[in-house]
Amino acid sequence: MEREQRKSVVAEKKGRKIVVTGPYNAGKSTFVRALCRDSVSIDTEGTTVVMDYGQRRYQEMDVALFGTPGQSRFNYMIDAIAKGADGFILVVDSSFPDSWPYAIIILNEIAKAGKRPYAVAANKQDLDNAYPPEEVKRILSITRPVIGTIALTGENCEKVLETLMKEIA
Ligand SMILES: Nc1nc2c(ncn2[C@@H]2O[C@H](COP(=O)(O)OP(=O)(O)OP(=O)(O)O)[C@@H](O)[C@H]2O)c(=O)[nH]1
Ligand SMILES: [Mg+2]
Repeated sequence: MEREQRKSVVAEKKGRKIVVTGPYNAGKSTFVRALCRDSVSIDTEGTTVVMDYGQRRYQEMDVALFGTPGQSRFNYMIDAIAKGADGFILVVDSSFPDSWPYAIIILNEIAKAGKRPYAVAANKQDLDNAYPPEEVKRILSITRPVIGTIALTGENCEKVLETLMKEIA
């Protein structure tokens, strides 16, 4: 009995792992920085070569955010980073539809690895040529929430996290 109680306390304190992924240059690293005051990124000349890492509290929980590299030559990192994730944030550049087919490939990869919740950030909404989030959702046939964000200023990034955390619980 005592042991059971101890186990449940541990379970309550368990943190959550969220993976921020998406095509090259979508704004993943900026997104992790926007959500976590405490973050590091391993990059060269502005592109992520290993991963981003940030940690923070969300309500009573510790949350760790891992950003994947976007360039395909670092794809071998993605499976390792995604292992054990409780949920995903897919970041897409709303102003650059050429990158969207790759976003779908990433979603399919996530789905293959098991059913886990995700939310989509239709990023760079500040740019004149950005597609609105509803259009991104429709064109990519996404059934989950798609939220317009500006990672540069942090706009709506918290909302994306909140939406995902509600599903993870
Ligand atoms: N205008 C605008 N630019 C953004 C926004 N978010 C990110 N950027 C810019 O987009 C570029 C790429 O941002 P990163 O956060 O490095 O993107 P990434 O997805 O981590 O890139 P990789 O790691 O190379 O795949 C940078 O110049 C950012 O300043 C945004 O919301 N609006
Ligand atoms: Mg990056």
